[in-house]
Amino acid sequence: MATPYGDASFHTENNKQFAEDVAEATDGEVTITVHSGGSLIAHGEIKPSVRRGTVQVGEIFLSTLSNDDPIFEIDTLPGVAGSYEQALALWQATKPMITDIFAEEGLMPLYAVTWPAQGIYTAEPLEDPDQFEGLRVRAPNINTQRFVQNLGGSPTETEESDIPTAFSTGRVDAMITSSSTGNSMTAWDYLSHYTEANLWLPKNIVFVNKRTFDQLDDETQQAVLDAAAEAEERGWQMSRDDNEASLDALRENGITVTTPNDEVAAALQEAGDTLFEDWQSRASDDAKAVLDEYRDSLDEQ
Ligand code: PCA
Repeated sequence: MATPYGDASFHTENNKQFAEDVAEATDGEVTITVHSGGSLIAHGEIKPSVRRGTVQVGEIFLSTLSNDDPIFEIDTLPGVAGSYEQALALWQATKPMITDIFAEEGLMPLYAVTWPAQGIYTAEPLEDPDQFEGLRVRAPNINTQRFVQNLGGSPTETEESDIPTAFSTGRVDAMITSSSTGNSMTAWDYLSHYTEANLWLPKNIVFVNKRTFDQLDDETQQAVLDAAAEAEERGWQMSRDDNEASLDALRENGITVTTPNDEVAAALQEAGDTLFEDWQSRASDDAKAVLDEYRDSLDEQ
């Protein structure tokens, strides 16, 4: 199993537990070795490699697939899902369509786990939206880059594992990511403020080469699926817990954690609205129908 995320990430910890559970449930018939931090395969190559069967299982940041279909961007749009409950409902609503698209490529999702909500790390207090003008902001996917552009900033896509180098070589001034990534990448070494903007809750997805999976006997397949269901449930709880622990760690290490003031909040809202309109102009009718279905499911709650 190849993942871009390092050993300090709760996702990696969860994946390792999944691997242990599978080995135990199958009496060692299926063993999965987790290669973390992009050590085996670079992030962008993980999905193609699982398709080819070079590696059987992979984990990626789901929204990096935005060029395949705008459905993959839905969890990086502001105002769609702003809590763990809503993020989970969004995953449940989008899962069938995502599963179909993966199936066309000979892939099968095993589980998806959200990161904590995304916020903004800066080297100065973020008090005025004008501060975004020309600010070089590290972003983990295309949608976040568009969002930074809408704010007047200058985005660069940087892998999580490259964050420390991006700062130490002076390539970026700020970053958008979660409490968890700020903690595991020791944000306090190069930044001093974290604005909890609660932008969106984006997910990682873990998936398997379908041919490999189909070769397992029924009982073994079921054992893998059961362990995957457990990993999904455990992972969402780990995300909540890691968010709390990471916010504490940020504060203990001298990062000032605040929420956006009214001016900054208004600018984020405007940039988010533009991003959403842009998404709507590109999304297929199917993707939009999924969004409507998700919104209806919230009304029923
Ligand atoms: N951490 C990953 C993805 C989102 C997050 O919180 C990153 O910043 O690359």
